[in-house]
Amino acid sequence: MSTENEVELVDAFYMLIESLKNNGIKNIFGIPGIPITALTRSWQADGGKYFGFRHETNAAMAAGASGYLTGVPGVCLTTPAPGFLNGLAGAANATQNGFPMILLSGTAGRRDTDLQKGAFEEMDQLAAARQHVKASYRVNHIEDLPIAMARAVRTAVSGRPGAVYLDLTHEMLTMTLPKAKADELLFTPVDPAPRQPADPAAIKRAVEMLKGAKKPVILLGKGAAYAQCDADIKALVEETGIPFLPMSMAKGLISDHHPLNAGAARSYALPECDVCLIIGARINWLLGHGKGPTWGNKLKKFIQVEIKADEIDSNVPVAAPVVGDIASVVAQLREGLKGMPKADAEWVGGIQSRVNASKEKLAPTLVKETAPGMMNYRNSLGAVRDVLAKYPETILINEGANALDNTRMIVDMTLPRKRLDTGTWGIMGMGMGSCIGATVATGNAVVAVEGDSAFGFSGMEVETIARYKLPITVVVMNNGGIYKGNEENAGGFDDPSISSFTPGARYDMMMTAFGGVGVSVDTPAALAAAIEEGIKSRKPTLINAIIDPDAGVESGRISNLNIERKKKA
Ligand code: FYN
Ligand code: ADP
Ligand code: MG
Repeated sequence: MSTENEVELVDAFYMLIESLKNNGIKNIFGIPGIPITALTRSWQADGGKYFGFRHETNAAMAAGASGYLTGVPGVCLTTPAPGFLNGLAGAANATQNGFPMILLSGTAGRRDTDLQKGAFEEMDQLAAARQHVKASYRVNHIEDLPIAMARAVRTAVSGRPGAVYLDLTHEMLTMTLPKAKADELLFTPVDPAPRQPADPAAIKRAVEMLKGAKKPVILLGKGAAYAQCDADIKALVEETGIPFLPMSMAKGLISDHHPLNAGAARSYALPECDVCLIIGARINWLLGHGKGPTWGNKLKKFIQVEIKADEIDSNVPVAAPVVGDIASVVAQLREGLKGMPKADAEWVGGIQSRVNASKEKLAPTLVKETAPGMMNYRNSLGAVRDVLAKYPETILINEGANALDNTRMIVDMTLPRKRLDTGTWGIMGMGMGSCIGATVATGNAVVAVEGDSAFGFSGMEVETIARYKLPITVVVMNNGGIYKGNEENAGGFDDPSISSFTPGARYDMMMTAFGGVGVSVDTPAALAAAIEEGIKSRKPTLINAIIDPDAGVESGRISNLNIERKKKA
């Protein structure tokens, strides 16, 4: 035996798998294929959990959801070129939302790719990824894998979280290394998301401003939910007595039933306030860019707690920027605000009476009976609300237009990080991937409320849900179309209109096709019973909820963003 043969060698798969494990990665979401099939198999052989999808975008959505819920980057592994591009859509969405994840992709050989010789699945993936993720790195040598993974994880979770792309070149994946050398190189990074307390002067400025406020509000965004300092945020609200409003995914960070929740008086609280403390939310389209009717057409004194310094003043001047991580800053603010008198009773009472009035107005519509097959968004979601109230640990995934807006308004959340939705981009197609990522990351049961259109973007993953026997109950709000199901062809022709789907479609049969539970319901009571059974049984379940085709409005509550046809002269 030659000396060379006595040296124990390891391959790139070993280095990659050990690096993932060193960084606390337990799950990979993806689709195998050339050249990463054996890598995927090796991960599973090594005891790693693997979830094989039907489309890479959904696998990347799962990775993003998992990253958001745990603070540990979710990992998505794809094949080159088209597989990579599909995954990139989910990575881009994660970056937009500030979810930490890592997209790993195999590539064609660099030699052929760079000379554009027409290799199998040839593509300059690094260049394609660059503008859609927080950072992208290429790994050209097996020895670099431990550092590459550490850089990917640190970039994904520090500062504003986001997606990182790691380009695993074909050449690198074929390399080997003496095991002794490999063991020297492998390491676990120390403190990848370090605390970043704010400058005491910034805290003082914010504290003075809050103390001087007559009509303060606190806006909580999904950054605040991500920060996982729930008790401190609740204490800040309760100690100051300042009403708070959650952005969509921050619902439940403090219970929707909390007496200081001003969410149901949004169109009063935001225009009327004088000082708005924003914790972990960008002042983007979802907040009317900080001006205009959402804010009563006057510039508010904004205090913005934000980790990314250049986010400040992105839309309107921010009077008191507080740059730091939310967990540190909220503790600093509480310290600085000690002994501050509670917010003005008249201001708080005025909000509370409006909240009560909104809720009282909404209440009867949530229990109104309709003829079978003629459910609307109000009474169907009233039923969803009542069931979920019994199972507050359930994670709610929500997408659509009317299905989204009405669920956000009607279905209360009482615990943090139990709601994921269309997010910053307002996208359709986050549904089934997020369901899978959420239950894999937490073990909790998941209920998805999906518009029938929204569901279609990721619907094939019901097979994945059934195959892995995941505790996911999908409710398809079936009104037979986008926005509505009864639009007629604008030209008066026989073929379907632009927004119509197959009338009477039986989405439930998609789940039974793969051995899961499928139920079709046409009343709120039957819907509630089917959801409860899904949650309790933890069986993959798909509920086809038949809604009045006329229920719904175009573009939901954001029709102002649509463009109407100009009137003919
Ligand atoms: C809220 N509201 C309530 C309650 N909670 N009324 C009664 N009871 C309860 N519990 C009221 C609230 O005061 C608002 O009424 C209204 O319900 C809607 O609340 P919301 O959603 O907080 O407010 P609004 O104005 O819709 O919020 C703006 C938004 C939101 C942009 C942040 O719409 C949003 O997140 N949209 C995402 C849309 C999206 O991405 N769609 C996907 C693409 S659809 P008023 O106070 O009377 O205003 C493609 O077509
Ligand atoms: P929403 O959609 O709920 O309004 P956004 O996604 O717009 O929320 O904003 C979340 C903000 O929170 C981002 O600007 C992000 O940089 C910030 N953020 C995320 N995590 C932290 C953290 N730990 N500390 C401070 N800011 C954070
Ligand atoms: Mg629909």
